[in-house]
Amino acid sequence: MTHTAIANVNIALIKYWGKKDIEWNLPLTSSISLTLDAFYTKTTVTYDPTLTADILLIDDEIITGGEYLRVTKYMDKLRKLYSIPFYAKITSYNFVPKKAGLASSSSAFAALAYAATKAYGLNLDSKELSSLARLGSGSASRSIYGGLVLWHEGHDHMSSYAEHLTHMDDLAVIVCLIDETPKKVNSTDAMNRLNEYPDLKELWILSTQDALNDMKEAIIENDFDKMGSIAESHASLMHYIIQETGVSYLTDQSFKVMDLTEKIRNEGIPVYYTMDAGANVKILTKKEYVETIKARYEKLSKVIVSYTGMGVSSL
Ligand code: 2P0
Repeated sequence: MTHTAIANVNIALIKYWGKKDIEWNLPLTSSISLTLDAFYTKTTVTYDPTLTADILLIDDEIITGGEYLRVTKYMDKLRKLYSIPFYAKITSYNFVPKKAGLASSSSAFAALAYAATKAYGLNLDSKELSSLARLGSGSASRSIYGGLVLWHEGHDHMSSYAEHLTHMDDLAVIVCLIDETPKKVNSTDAMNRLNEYPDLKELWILSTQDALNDMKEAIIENDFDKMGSIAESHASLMHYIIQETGVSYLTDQSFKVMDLTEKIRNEGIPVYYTMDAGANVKILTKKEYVETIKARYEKLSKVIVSYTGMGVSSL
């Protein structure tokens, strides 16, 4: 009746931004991510027949309010899907700055989906587990797997799941931590604004489908420069779209890190940037270049280096 799981955060190379079904958390498009080894969530779920409600502790703090509601509503869906009759004590530790555009919800709901089903003795296959994690947070569907991962948009609960593409363990991501404070507009609210802008939404869907096909090709060809440049322009397009819907995540410091990346690239080193729903900038490169370039980023911000991570597992 108890189980502990660990799941890593992932960053999208082809972004998920916008939903076609809010209740079932179905995305507007498919997306592709890389699982990172440096940021993760460890979660223990213990079912207890004596409980009359779920109890949630994150980083040793009892959680109430909106964050608690999100988790307990998620647990209600999970209990309904798998006929689990008990409330649970959920204890979670985040080894990732919360709500700072590093998608801690990706590792959080991947770990929770895994721990909550294992604790009840269920052994879901990865595909079903991915769909289940998606109900908590879209990006969590991808954190079930390590390496490079494709989330198929699908058209209903069971057809919207992620799959592992390849591991590629020579990749590195230099995360420039520009702002670790919680963001002003959360990504769920920000992405749902896209539904009020049909032309932008159309542009985003079509461009993402093209970028996704190009990225799949680049991955098959093992062409890092092609992967990096597609990821970089797709992230820039997403931030343009976000800006047009009245939200702004990037700061002057983000732009400085992006400029430095272009400068280093012009010197012949393969580096590319990507940004999510926050000011932090992630630099995609290969392991062999990290030591040469890390100090240059450290002049601009706090830096954490991460490599290709594994999928969700038991502790
Ligand atoms: C991504 N992001 O693909 C994109 C790029 C942020 C920017 O997935 O509403 O927390 O919980 O499904 O997964 C962040 O959104 O959103 C995200 P919900 P989620 O990584």
